[in-house]
Amino acid sequence: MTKKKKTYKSALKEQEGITPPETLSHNSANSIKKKRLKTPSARDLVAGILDGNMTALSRAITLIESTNTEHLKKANEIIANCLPFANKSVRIGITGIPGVGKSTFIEAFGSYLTSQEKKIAVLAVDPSSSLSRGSILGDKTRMEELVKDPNAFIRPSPSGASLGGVARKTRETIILCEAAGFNTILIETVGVGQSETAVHGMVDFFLLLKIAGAGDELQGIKRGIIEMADTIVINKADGNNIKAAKSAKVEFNRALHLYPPKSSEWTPKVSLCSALNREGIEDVWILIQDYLQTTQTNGYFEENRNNQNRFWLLQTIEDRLKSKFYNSAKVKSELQAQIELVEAGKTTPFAAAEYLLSL
Ligand SMILES: Nc1nc2c(ncn2[C@@H]2O[C@H](COP(=O)(O)OP(=O)(O)OP(=O)(O)O)[C@@H](O)[C@H]2O)c(=O)[nH]1
Ligand SMILES: [Mg+2]
Repeated sequence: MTKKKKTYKSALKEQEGITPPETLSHNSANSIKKKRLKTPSARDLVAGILDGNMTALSRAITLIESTNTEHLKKANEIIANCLPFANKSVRIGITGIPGVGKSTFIEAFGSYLTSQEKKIAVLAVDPSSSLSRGSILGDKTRMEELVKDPNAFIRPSPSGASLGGVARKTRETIILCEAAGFNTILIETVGVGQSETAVHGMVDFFLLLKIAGAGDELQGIKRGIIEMADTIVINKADGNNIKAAKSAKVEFNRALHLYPPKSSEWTPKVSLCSALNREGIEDVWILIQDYLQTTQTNGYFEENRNNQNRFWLLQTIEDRLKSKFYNSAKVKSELQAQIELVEAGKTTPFAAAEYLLSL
């Protein structure tokens, strides 16, 4: 037993219990700094994400985007723990050629959604963005309101050499955003190349933005994209453009009838909007709700998500096998020689492939 310490009468002793203000204490300022610098564990990040903490969400997405094996391991742990809390959302893909008004539309549509008590996450799939760090970041000025909106989370496209890599990262990011409480996910992609197909494969609803007056070739629109669209929204239906937009609507409606019925049993609709003037925005949301009603009732919504998951599972296996093969030291040292043998007609492509696969 310690003796009674009643000698604490001295003024000096009494002060020991008083914490000096942080600004004055070098030590406590340092310890705060250390705490901030400490990398949070996967468990900390999951807890933060489920709590709706934006910093935790951003840090976890950075891990997904990393190429470091340790980071990816941690990212996988986070994703696995967030997965049970994801899924309660609607995922909307938005595509259209450069300049059609995607960013302006997302600003208007996103602001409308947050005014309707939705929490939205805006992501992008833009494989060409490794240099520019994504179109969304580039024109954040077009999303001025959304950037400041506490109910909106905006993340530019992950950079990556391949579309497959970018698509995988975005898919995983969707899961984290949903676990963080974002119930409406908007995924933007430029309608050139194959990125719109990848986005179509990760969303519930696919929106094609168009402008009147430009032919399909001019708009870089392939038949496939129209076929994927659940709605075509003709943007810039304002000023002198209204008349042209209205006749484009008639034209597209007619064209859409030439396509076979979709397995969703949903008939794609054409609507007009002016993202700039924020007209026709609510109509798009009403249409999407209509779609959700139809597809949730007939079971397509669920079936589509299951199909997408199956596809991504197989895709991931394929990607992993490929990278394991090409990264193997033996293959690396023999591949070029086998190519040369094939070119010289000394072996067949099949024999060379068999040999390399057996290494
Ligand atoms: N008149 C009119 N102009 C619009 C409308 N929506 C967008 N614009 C203008 O069109 C231009 C391109 O708009 P963005 O929103 O940057 O287009 P984007 O599709 O995001 O373009 P990229 O990011 O380059 O693919 C801008 O100058 C916008 O102000 C609209 O509804 N009406
Ligand atoms: Mg844009």
